[in-house]
Amino acid sequence: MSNLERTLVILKPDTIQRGIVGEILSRFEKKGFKIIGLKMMQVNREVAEKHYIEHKDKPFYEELVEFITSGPIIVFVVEGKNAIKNVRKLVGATNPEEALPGTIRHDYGLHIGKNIIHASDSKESAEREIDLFFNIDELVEYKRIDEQWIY
Ligand code: D4T
Repeated sequence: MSNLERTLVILKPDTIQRGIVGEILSRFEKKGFKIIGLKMMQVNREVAEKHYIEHKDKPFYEELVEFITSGPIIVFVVEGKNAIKNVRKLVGATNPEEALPGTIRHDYGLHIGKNIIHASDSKESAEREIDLFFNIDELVEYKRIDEQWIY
């Protein structure tokens, strides 16, 4: 299959606190994406700052770092056809108020500062972010039995 990509997704602390982790993971599974690595963790400030480096000078930076370090998160790696772009579509616009119905941010969120989920926005960020959150031996290669019905 061509255009097979990997991307990093984070379910932010609000998702865990609101008990909607299962529902959101389910959307990825149903769409046909393959989850090839997944774990719960609590990130420290150092990791959060690395993750949000591009926003260092933004007015919302401090809030962003505080939020992502405020409780456990779920990080996972998704593999699939054009996964970077297609996962961003599933996730929806940054601001849940602007995200389209059917997207995760629209369907579960109301406020930009608590927008449920993160997904890498380019090949470069996907590689950097997967590397930041996962060791190579934490990613698993396997075949899903429905692959021939998805592709
Ligand atoms: P992430 O990085 O979380 O997937 O979000 P996006 O890629 O969709 O959007 P982003 O990088 O522009 O923003 C990162 C993060 O900052 C929060 N945010 C953003 C905020 O609290 N206030 C703001 O004005 C903006 C633009 C939400 C997501």
